[in-house]
Amino acid sequence: MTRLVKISKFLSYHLRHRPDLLGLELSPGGWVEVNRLLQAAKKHNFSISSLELQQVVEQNDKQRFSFNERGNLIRANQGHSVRVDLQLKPVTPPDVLYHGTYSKAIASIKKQGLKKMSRHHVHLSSDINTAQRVGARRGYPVIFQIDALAMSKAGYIFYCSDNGVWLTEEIPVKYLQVH
Ligand code: HQG
Repeated sequence: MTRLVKISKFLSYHLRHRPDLLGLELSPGGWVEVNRLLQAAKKHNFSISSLELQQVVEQNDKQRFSFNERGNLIRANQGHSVRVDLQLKPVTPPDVLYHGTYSKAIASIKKQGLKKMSRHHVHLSSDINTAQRVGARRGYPVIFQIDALAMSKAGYIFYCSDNGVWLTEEIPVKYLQVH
């Protein structure tokens, strides 16, 4: 694992799930102060330089993190399980969205629809390749196609994170089909 990937995993874990382990709290929007993060990481024997942090934010394969405009705050763009208001704005989705999962989950999803499980939202993509990659993390990938147009017309709310991940509360069975 490269150093930048190691840092990305450290940041994902603490900025999405366990900021408390570093003695940090996320502000609305999911933000923490860069200085406080770097100090807390150092105190927990994981020193990160400002340059490395900047490289991770800029070069991360999925653009998982963002700085605010001033560059003094950082956050994970999506994927949180810790309670935080990410202050996302509702956006009209594309007509079709995709969700990548794995073969063992199909039966349950066909029965219950897509649930957010331990995260804040169900994660969706506008392209099939991304869904394929997401599903392949857990086993043999299976792609569900979502009728986002019908959901949107029915009043379901969608958000799009800064890194282009589409998010919503749930996908009822009637809007799903295996692609
Ligand atoms: C499944 C990664 C049974 C769902 C990825 C998924 C993504 C159900 C798993 C982001 C179900 C939850 C999120 C139901 C949903 N019955 N299984 N009713 N409803 N599931 O990790 O979408 O690298 O919370 O299909 O690339 O896999 O972390 O969600 O398999 O963008 O940045 O339950 O995480 O990004 O798993 O992944 P997750 P996900 P990062």
